[in-house]
Amino acid sequence: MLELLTEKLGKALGRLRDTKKLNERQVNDILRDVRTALVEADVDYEVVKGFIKRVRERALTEDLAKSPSPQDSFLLTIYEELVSTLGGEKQELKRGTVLFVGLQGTGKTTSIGKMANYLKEQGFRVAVSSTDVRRPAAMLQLQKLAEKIGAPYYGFEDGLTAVEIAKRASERAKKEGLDYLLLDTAGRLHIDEELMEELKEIKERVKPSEILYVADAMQGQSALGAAKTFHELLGLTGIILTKMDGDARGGVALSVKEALGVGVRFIGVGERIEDIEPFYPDRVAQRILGLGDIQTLLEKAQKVIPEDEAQDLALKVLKGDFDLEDMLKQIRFIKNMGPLDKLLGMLPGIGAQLKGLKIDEKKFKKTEAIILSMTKQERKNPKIISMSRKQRIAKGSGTTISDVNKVLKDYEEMKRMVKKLKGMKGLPQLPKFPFPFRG
Ligand SMILES: Nc1nc2c(ncn2[C@@H]2O[C@H](COP(=O)(O)OP(=O)(O)O)[C@@H](O)[C@H]2O)c(=O)[nH]1
Ligand SMILES: [Mg+2]
Repeated sequence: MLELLTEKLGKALGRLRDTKKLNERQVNDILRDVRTALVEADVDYEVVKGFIKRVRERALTEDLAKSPSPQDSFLLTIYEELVSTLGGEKQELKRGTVLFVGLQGTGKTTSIGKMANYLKEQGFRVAVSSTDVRRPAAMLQLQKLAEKIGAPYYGFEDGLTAVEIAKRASERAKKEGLDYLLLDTAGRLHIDEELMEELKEIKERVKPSEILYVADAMQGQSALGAAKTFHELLGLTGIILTKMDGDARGGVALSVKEALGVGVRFIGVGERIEDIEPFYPDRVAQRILGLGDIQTLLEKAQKVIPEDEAQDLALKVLKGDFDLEDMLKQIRFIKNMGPLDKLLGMLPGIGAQLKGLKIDEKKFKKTEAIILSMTKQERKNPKIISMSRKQRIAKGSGTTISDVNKVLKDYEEMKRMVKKLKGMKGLPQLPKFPFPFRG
């Protein structure tokens, strides 16, 4: 699925990798290709417009300002905006009666079978039932599917209305303590009032935990037109996009959230019972943009502060034998991350710890160079750094004596802070970043 988009975006963003520097003109050029890729993949025009606008604004104000790697920042911006366009966070299916609605032939009944199977595999207790009273064949279809996967099918005597069936089935599910009752509804080729009234009444009577609209991805954007009407009348909680395995261009997956305000929850990728996948916006975005690239960037961020090593360093600080060698290590941890604030923003745990800490990457580089120009002895015992040594270090690192002094001052300041920390009773937590770096 979404192969076309993946391929086209890959081409557009490939140029990003070939450029050494990123300027406004290049941002615009690349975004023009991104726009074309999205439109060709059948993403709604308004959605494309909004997406490009947001990425462009962020790229020009945030990414270009990131001197070490504006390309990485730009790619991450595209990734983040893509994730949010695809629906943001993945939501779990709320337990209770799940109502499946939509037009005829979109894959409702098939999806219920798939979902029942999927939920069963997850260890949930699931039953299915059908309110499609006008089409006995449709009820039989679901009954057969249920038999195949070994899930109970709740059937009732002939002559009950759809609303009565819905009510009885959901009561029975409650009584039997099921996690989910998946309830099939009648579809129409077109929206009609009678059907809508029936669905509204079912909703009122059974108070479903979810109302999922089943949309056929092969229909492209037009699949969302009817969804809007259903949403207005029923208040949908999610979308199942079926037939994503076909030659659908898949762009509709990117349009759902913006068009309806609810996200895609599952996608159907074939006719077999196991052909259903939960929809994870972040994973899909990674797939579209080239999993490896994004993973590397994210991992880079996560690797920066290996928990153990950070603890080691913190302990060392507390014991008082934190020297310039350790300081260098810490700088490298931080520096390795590349576009810092952006990556940190994605890692709440780390981000919070660094809040208020002004990150100046140029200064990191300078500090690193200065420490590297010191001898081992000097790093272990900065006290011995005399004026003549400072001169040598400044020369070796291409900096000034005042720069060297600043590094030593940072170090001293950190030590003072450590002393203060030590004075505190029962340290609640070991600081992971025990020293302040300021620009
Ligand atoms: N290729 C493909 N076909 C699907 C998918 N989901 C459903 N179908 C097919 O679409 C047709 C209609 O499905 P059905 O569940 O009866 O639709 P309903 O009228 O909405 O209940 C059937 O032939 C299904 O096999 C899917 O994800 N991929
Ligand atoms: Mg059906």
